[in-house]
Amino acid sequence: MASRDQEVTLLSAWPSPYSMRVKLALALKGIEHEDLPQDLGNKSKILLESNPVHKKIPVLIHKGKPILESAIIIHYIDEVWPETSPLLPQDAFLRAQHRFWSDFIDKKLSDSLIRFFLSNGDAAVNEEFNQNCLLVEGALAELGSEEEGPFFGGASMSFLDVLLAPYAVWIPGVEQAMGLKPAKCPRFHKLLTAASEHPSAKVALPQVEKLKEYIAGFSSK
Ligand SMILES: N[C@@H](CCC(=O)N[C@@H](CS)C(=O)NCC(=O)O)C(=O)O
Repeated sequence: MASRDQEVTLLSAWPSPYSMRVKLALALKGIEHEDLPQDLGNKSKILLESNPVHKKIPVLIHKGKPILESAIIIHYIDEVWPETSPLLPQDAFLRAQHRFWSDFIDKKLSDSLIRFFLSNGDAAVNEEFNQNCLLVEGALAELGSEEEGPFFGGASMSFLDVLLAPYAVWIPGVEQAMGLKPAKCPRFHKLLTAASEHPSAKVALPQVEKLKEYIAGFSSK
């Protein structure tokens, strides 16, 4: 178990892909923490006080100080607990590449999947999401070595793999509940399968069936 792991609290919500990322990073590093699931329809005092700007989860509270935004939280976790499962590459150019694709994943990939979900299955948004998946497929071919393993980090999960892992349940969940037609991206698919089979995914990712029911319930409202 990693040291300096006292006083770590996570404000989360189980269906949130951003919470899943942080849970996965904590599990990969073996960081003990208290998970405080949040009701986003009735936001708690601790959530409003720790994230007064966006009022969103996830929030990581370490030694009383809140750290916000999932990608920033994962950077923080990697900096404070660098010994176990390092996530960001050492090389400055590769670190810059990871930051570039992190930005793409949040601004383009996540955004198009969320818009598909909110539009109740718009075909044009489906196509936009697929184009974004194909760009991730290209990045994997460029940055990841297929001989070493399925991840951007080769055999072990790196920062980008942690950011992408929630898609292992969200893509099939949206596919089954809302008819998303995903593009054929064999490398990306392999990455997601390996992420879902990783021992740390057991605590970080929900079952696809449970998420599918949640998405179906949401879309029928
Ligand atoms: N960019 C943020 C996104 C976090 C986010 O969108 N959280 C959602 C749950 S998935 C939330 O808290 N929504 C509550 C609200 O919008 O009021 C991150 O990466 O942490």
